[in-house]
Amino acid sequence: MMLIFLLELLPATLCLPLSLPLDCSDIHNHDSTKPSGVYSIYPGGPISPLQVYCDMETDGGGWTVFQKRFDGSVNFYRPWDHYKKGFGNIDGEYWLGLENILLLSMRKKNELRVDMEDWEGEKAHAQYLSFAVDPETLGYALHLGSFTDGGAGDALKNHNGMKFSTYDKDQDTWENNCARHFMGGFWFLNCHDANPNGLFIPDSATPHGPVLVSWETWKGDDYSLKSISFKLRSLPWCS
Ligand SMILES: [Ca+2]
Repeated sequence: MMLIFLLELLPATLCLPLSLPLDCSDIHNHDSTKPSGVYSIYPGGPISPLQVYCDMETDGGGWTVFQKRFDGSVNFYRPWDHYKKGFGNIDGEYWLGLENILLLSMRKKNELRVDMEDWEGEKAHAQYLSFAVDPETLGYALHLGSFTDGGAGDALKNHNGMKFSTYDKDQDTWENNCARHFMGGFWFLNCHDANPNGLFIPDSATPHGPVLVSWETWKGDDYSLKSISFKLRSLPWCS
C-alpha cells in the first residue's frame, strides 16, 4: 500500500522510465506505430486507469482527446456533476470530465488543438501553445496560451479566463444562464464564440440559432459543424 501511495506522489517531472502512461503522448513516444483508438492512461496514479481516445495521426499524433462530437449520439445537455466526472462513449462521442482534464493539465504542460469539419468535408483547426484549467474551487477556469491559426480562427479568445458553466451551475458573466440558453456546458462568458457542447444538428441547412455546435470565427454561430474535437498533447519533458 505504501509503495502505491508513494508512486502516486511522484511528480511527473522526475524523468523516470514510465511503465504506466500519463497520457496519449507517453503511449505515442513509447511506440509511434500505435494506431488511433482507445487506450488506458493513468493521470490520477497507478490505481486509477482512465479510458481515453488517442489521436495518433493528426500533426504527428500523441493527442489525448477530451471532447468529441461527430454523430449526435450522445446528449451533451447535462448537469454539473456529469461535466465534472465525464460522460459518453470513449469509442464514440464523449466529454472526458473536468476532473480528468484538470489532472492532465496538472501533470504536464499541454498544448490544445481543436479540429473541426463542415458538411462539405472541409477541415480546419485552431491551436493554442498552452492549455490549463484551475481546480473546481476556482470554477475550472480556462487558461490558454498563444494562438496558431489552422484556418478556423481564434473563437476561444474571449473564453480565455472564463469559468465553466452548466445549466445548474451558472458561472458565466451574463445576467441570464448561458448553458441553459445555448444547450451545453462550456467556459461561457456572455455567452460564446464557440459552442462545441451545444446541440448537434445533422442538417447544416436548418437554422436553429446559436444553440448549435459552432465555431464562430470559421462558419459563424448559426452553422452546425459536422464534427469537432478538443485534444491535448503534452510537451516533451525528458528531452
Ligand atoms: Ca449568468
